[in-house]
Amino acid sequence: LSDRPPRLVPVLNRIDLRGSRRDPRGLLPRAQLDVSVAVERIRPVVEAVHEHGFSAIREATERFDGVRLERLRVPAEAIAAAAETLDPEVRAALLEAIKRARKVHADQRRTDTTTKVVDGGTVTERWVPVRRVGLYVPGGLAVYPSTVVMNVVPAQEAGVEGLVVASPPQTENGGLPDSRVLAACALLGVTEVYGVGGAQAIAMLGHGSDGVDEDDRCEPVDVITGPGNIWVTAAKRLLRGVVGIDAEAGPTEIAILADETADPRHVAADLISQAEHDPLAASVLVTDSTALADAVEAELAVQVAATKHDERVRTALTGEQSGVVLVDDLEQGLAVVDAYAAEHLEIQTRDAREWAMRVRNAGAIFVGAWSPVSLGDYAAGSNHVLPTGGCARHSSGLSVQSFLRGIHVIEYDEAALRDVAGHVVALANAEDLPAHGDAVTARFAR
Ligand code: HSO
Ligand code: ZN
Repeated sequence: LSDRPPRLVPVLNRIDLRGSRRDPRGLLPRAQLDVSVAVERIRPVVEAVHEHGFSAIREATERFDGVRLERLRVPAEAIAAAAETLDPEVRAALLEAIKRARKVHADQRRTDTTTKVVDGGTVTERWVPVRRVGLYVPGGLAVYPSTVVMNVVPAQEAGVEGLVVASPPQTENGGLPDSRVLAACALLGVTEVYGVGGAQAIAMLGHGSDGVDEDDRCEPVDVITGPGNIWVTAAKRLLRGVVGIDAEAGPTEIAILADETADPRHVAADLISQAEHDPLAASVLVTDSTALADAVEAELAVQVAATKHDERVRTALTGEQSGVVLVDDLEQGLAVVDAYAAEHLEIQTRDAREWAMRVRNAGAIFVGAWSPVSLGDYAAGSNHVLPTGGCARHSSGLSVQSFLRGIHVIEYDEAALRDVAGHVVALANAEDLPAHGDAVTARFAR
């Protein structure tokens, strides 16, 4: 904390829901991000890449990233060199982050199960990894070696054989992706890395592309995961169906459910930490304590003035997507955070764990005073690729499951089929699909 005088007091919007019995949905701060407009804007780029491959990727990269691509794929020597020159402290931190993430994600692996439905009749569920995946690691206002870890570890634990990373080329790194991103790839044993970003990267992964030579081509993938800006999100939406995609990830969000026992310094620091990502990031405090709300505001004034990316943070905190929501009690607070369905939810209350276990909608939940979101961003073992924009109502964060398909394997013997034949015929006739019934009875009419 600094003793510089605050330059501008960030005033969070206050939304007072005390005494209100209305459904909190619609009353909560949230920016409306129009991905469908972006989809129309990037459609020509995606189509051009589909049709012309490398030359279209090169053109888009020059236009959007200001980089002239020599080739798509990052040479193996550049990946090795990035690992060698990596700051030892960052290397140690990445290795620890990888170790913890591996522990958690290894426990997500599924074993095949065989259910004996009747004598002679079984259904086995096989969990089969997709063959090849494209993992997107954004550039933009920050660089994200941690996101390499969060994408690669679950894919590896799922048993995916073909792992491809794509990340935008950086002028500062000679037109290659950021060297810390490359180093993280090296530490994880990922060798197929493309220095391509934006919608053109998603199109390249989804449709495949030729390169400058045979070694430079990109074969299409089956699944694309990872966060990105609105253009990346739009391209993923456009390619869904051609490939599988994870939940859409918009600007990051933190909601904090807190009572008067919370430390305002921690609450303010955590709200600022996620606001640091993006001027569009959302920071929302839900509390039944006006004293806490006031104290957090006072803390924000001091802490924002002292933080490095103060301008970005101030824009995010004062934006319509951020605010303090006042509630009568934690019961109403719970309804509010459920309606909001935050990407990250912190519970800083008495009996925090019990409240956490009652939450229905959140990407990830951080319990108590010692589990800030930034722990989860890097080194808790949990995943940080999480659903935003309310998608936590229906989707989960990235996990081993994101890279697996459950395939039912059905195996009945003659007696077991004979036994159920009448029921199949009855349902087939009820649906006026008699040939379905015939396919069963034909086997017994010899
Ligand atoms: N909070 C971001 C992840 C991240 N934070 C990466 C720092 N680096 C979205 O969950
Ligand atoms: Zn973060």
